[in-house]
Amino acid sequence: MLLLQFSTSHYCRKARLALGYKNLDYQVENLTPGLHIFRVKPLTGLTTVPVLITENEVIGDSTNIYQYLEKIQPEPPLFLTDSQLQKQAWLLEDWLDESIGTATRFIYYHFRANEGKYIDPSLASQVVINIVRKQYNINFAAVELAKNRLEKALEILSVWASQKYLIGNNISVADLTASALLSPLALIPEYKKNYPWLWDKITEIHHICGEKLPPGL
Ligand SMILES: N[C@@H](CCC(=O)N[C@@H](CS)C(=O)NCC(=O)O)C(=O)O
Repeated sequence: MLLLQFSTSHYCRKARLALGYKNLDYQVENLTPGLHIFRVKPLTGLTTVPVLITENEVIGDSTNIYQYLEKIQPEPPLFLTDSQLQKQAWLLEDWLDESIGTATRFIYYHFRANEGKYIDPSLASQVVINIVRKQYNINFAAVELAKNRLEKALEILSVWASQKYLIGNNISVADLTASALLSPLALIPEYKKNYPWLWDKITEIHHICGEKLPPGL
């Protein structure tokens, strides 16, 4: 299997966590943002990574990749056996994907272009960061909205601090998705300091999945 990815993308991390959790062998092909479209769009009709290429199929979108992996490699399970709980896990996964992953992207790139510029002040890095900011319309007002959304989200997700898994008694798509999509915040001192439980959980899930820890952890 081949995973088309951006090496720093949190949605690609989400796919790698599931591949690792399922103990599957795979290779990665790192694409260049912008040029990636020429490789990805003819394959999936989408412009986004991750994309998983197998012998017989091409799967675009991290949620589809989760469904595909569970089908071809049911053990260890990523889906909960109780169908009501699995529905809740999908609900969380979708909310994290569509709302929270976007909020972390806004906050992360804003940070990297301002207070966090010291992490990589090189021209090459700042050019990429600014292209991403333009592409997604990341401006001060939008970042403030994202911060508020994230604060509420972290309040909701704080149940995780006192229970092993987000939903039920087993690892699920919700745990892996939260771990990947919140991971960019580990580089931002304010989040690093205020949410120690989150970093413990993200570290634990990365160990379970055999995935390298994100920058900042
Ligand atoms: N819902 C998609 C989101 C993936 C996504 O937003 N990927 C970003 C990288 S983090 C991307 O490919 N952006 C490039 C573009 O939109 O052209 C998924 O879960 O796979």
